[in-house]
Amino acid sequence: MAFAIEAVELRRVALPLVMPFRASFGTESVRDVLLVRARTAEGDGWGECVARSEPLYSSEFVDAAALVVRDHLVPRAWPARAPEEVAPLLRPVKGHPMAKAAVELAVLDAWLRTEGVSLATYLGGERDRVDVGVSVGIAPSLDALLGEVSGYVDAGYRRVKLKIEPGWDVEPVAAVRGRYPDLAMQVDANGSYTLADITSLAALDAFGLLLVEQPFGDDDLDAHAVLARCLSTPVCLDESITSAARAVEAIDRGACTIVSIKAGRVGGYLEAKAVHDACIVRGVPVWCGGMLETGIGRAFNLALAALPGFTLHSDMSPARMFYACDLVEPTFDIRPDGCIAVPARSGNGFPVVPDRVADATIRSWESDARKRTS
Ligand code: NPG
Repeated sequence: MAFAIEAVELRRVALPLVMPFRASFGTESVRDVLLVRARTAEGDGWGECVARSEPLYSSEFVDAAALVVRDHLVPRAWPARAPEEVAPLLRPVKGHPMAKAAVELAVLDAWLRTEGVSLATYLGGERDRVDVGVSVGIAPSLDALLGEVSGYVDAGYRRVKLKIEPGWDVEPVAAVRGRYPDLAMQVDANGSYTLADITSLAALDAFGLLLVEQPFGDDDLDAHAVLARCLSTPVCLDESITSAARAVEAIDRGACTIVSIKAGRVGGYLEAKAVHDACIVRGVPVWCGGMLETGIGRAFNLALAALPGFTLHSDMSPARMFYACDLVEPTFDIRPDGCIAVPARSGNGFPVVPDRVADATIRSWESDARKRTS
């Protein structure tokens, strides 16, 4: 029987974080997650939307994502008979990459489960494990930061990323570097600097960082190119990279020499693979960014990071680091070699636990293909 979506369910789930996560754009204590479940005759597929409650990381936010998925994306996605058909069907809708990615993911997961294929195999993944790094939020004090970092190093992480912002940059980086002279380290500013801060950013060159991520605003490729010429530390872009075409433009304009890939930010896993492919031919290394996903989204990221161009550590801490109760079981952990195994099971590789999803659900909505009128 041909693959067909029979119904789509949307769930809004609230998951408290074990510890609040602070970045320059805000602090998150409860993850407000939108889940999309595509039902087919053969089984269900799940997608996680990485939009947040407020439009602070990017312009998307969960209320809007739920609405656009329900009223504009699901009605267009019904005819999809294979995952590659989803993005073209959704293309007439402008913007909303995170919402689109969640719909594509649900269809992709259902299709892969039907076909008995793992996401890593489908995408062309070549590794069976990925190097994992941890992202450390802006801490209340240097002591608190050092305590947190030492916990991560003891847990087996081989690379840390420190969140920075003006006023919390050189000092925390110097403190961690002083304690761990050989630890692989990078920093992420989430666009909180301007070219007027170039002196503090240049001071980071002294600490042997792997990269400085997104110091300036999303649209400011020129400022990143100026900084890249002044710094010996490589400049990496995250928020600025919204598609494969944009990645090519950023690289060609000298705005970055490393790219962080997030499927939600670029509208789906197939576009994420296109970003990867564009970077690989230009000799630009990539790594997989994280957005505090539950095990559902994390599993997809793991499969993506199995592609050959992902040569740097990815933000891939196990979801149990963020959530007391993850939505998948079994879930994954860090191995003694500091890596995480890429799932080999079909679909995203980790079974969703429906009871846990039900317990955390604050709102749900269902749409049935048979009742569709347009
Ligand atoms: O391991 O998922 C993780 C956290 C990685 O720092 C991380 N993510 O700016 O990349 C980021 C940041 C983020 C978190 C962005 C939450 C948006 C929301």
